[in-house]
Amino acid sequence: MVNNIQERLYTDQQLKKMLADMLLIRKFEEAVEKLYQEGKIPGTMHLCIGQEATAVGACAALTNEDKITSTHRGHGHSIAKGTEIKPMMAEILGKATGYCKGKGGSMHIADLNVGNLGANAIVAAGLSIGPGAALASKMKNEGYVVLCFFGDGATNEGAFHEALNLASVWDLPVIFFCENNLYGMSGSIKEMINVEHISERAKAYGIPGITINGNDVMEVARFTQEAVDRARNGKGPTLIEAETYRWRGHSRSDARKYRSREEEKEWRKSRDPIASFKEKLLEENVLTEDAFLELEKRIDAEIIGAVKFAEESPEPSLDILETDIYA
Ligand SMILES: Cc1ncc(C[n+]2csc(CCOP(=O)(O)OP(=O)(O)O)c2C)c(N)n1
Ligand SMILES: [Mg+2]
Repeated sequence: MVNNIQERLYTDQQLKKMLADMLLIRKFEEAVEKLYQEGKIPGTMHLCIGQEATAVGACAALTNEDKITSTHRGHGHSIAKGTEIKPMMAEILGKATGYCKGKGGSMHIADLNVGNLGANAIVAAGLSIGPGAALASKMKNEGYVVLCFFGDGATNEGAFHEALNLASVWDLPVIFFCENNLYGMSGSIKEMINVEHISERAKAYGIPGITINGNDVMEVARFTQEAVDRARNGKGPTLIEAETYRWRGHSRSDARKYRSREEEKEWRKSRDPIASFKEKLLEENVLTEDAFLELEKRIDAEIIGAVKFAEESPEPSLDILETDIYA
């Protein structure tokens, strides 16, 4: 049983770390949302609040040397892979201390030190970059695997199909991790995809495909671990479809006409990935209410520190305008 905590692969400390990482993602994004409303964020941003378990569960199965590619909705992936929140927040605020020296913003956060190959504004772009990095790992015998995050919408792009085919033919050490949050930018997948499960598409490329509960962090970690083991043992790629839900709109302005308020309420109430995991840890005596309050306090302080760092950091100077660019 995937949900039975007693049969788990992880220690108490690792489980508490998963809860802490999910909480850090949510509180980080709540802070980003507030800063955006205060007019302090140039450009746009996409929030993954409600989807924390996919990022954290998937990254729990990876080592520091393993790599990820991310999406336009990438804050959670970065934090789960170990990217520091101070330079992340600074980048989102367009400050010189950010990961791209303030020139990239929310959708260009990368941190090669922890194997984070970066967020990307182009839907499905990580699906080309990831197998490339996996090919390098295989050719140089470096042993790392690559996990590509992408959305349900990205699976209708040509890049998705090309990536699955080539990765299958070449047995690349890659995990295709689809965060199916039921919607693209402005429409339901029911209008865009004619199979019941996106994971069925794996069959066309001769690789395993599986649909899992993306709001159960342990289920995500368990199934991702299987796919990682497979990839690392030279057996090739897996397609994982993790069902989840984004609580917020697509980006800064979205009237959410494509879904009902009742549906949103239901997901928040009965399928909150953080509340349900917290309950599980309390039931299994891995966590106490006091320890949870302590954890919240620590994370709140960390977020305040990151916002202060970003707000007090300088703007990029004009003389770096033409550095770190290709053309
Ligand atoms: C190639 C490309 N086409 C269209 C867009 C505009 N766009 C940005 S996000 C998005 C929706 C992507 O949906 P999905 O892959 O399900 O990710 P989600 O936003 O649900 O996380 C679209 C169409 C883009 N950025 N890049
Ligand atoms: Mg989607």
